[in-house]
Amino acid sequence: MSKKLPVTYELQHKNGKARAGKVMTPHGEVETPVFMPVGTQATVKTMNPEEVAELGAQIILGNTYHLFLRPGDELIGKFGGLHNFMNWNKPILTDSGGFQVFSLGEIRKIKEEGVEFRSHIDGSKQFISPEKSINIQNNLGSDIVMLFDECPPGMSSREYLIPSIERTTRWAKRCIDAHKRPEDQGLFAIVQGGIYEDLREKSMNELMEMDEHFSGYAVGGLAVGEPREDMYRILDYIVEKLPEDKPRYLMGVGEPIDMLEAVESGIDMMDCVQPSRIGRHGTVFTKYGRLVIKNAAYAEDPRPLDEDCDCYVCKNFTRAYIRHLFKAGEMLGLKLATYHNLHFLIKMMNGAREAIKEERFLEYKEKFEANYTQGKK
Ligand code: PRF
Ligand code: ZN
Repeated sequence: MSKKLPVTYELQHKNGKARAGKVMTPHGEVETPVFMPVGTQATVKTMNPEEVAELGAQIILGNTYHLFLRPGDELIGKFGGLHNFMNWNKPILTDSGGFQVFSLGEIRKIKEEGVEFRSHIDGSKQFISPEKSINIQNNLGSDIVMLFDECPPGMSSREYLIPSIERTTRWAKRCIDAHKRPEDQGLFAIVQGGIYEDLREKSMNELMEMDEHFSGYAVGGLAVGEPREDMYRILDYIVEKLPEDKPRYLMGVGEPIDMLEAVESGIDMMDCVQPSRIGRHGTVFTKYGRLVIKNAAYAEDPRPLDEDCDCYVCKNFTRAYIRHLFKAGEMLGLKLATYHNLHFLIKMMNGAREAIKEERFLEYKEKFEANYTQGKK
């Protein structure tokens, strides 16, 4: 018999394929479906941890790649791990570095042993193997550790994908063997396979042979340049085939409508840098779609960013004021936009969770989409 896993899932309600449930971790519970803000460099940019909690975040992300390069995972280990280092005592998930190496590393070479790349900080030559990635994540002490995978571009051919999937499976075995803290850090496997149903199934089946070691499954390799319809088709096909008793995580998707589509397919967890990144550039989510706060139209607009929002920012500040902050290059603008955007997605997911429990998810999604695509500002 397999040992008890450190991260577990409880399914509470199903509405179609959409699921409401709870993920239990060593640092507390996470109600799903959930949006997870990204704190790449041991900080959710511009935000105090207290504010991240206050806006309703239940779990945040950290990145192996960045923290390995700076300040170093061993240093963070000396401070008692990432939770202590950054003063965030709720759950943390760390991505394995695979994806970041592919998107940030200037030059990279994939070998059986691992990936060679140049640091985006100082150009130095670096190497991350499956063992190294897990070792870094063991030092960081995250609640959820992602396997080291290869995330090929969205339009990769079958010929490219087949050996890549097989290597990711071999890497999965090596990650399991390298994992030193299976009692308090849960491993999540990552299903790859591009836009091909049969290759997604191949990847999933190979990983599921090691199912006893996994606390959850991620769907990787989506939102990486493939048409939206392909992403929806793959989600619709593969997610329901994943084990019902474990959480399912869609990596790197943060566009509101895509998130609700993913929930409809049975996804429980999502993350994306997008809401904070666009926020820092002055773009905010509203009930009726995105709004670019620097536009002259808002110079004397007394309304909040989103008239439907009850966040700290929308309760206290006008569009005119926030526009002024951006125009003047004031730091508070970056923070207020970030705060509101994160709150927007968290609230949207809270709404989705309630709707699933009350068996009206489809209605909820359709209403959200109708408003969001309407374009009224
Ligand atoms: N693999 C890993 N991290 C990721 C992805 C992936 O495929 C993606 C793809 N959307 C985002 N982040 N390890
Ligand atoms: Zn708001």
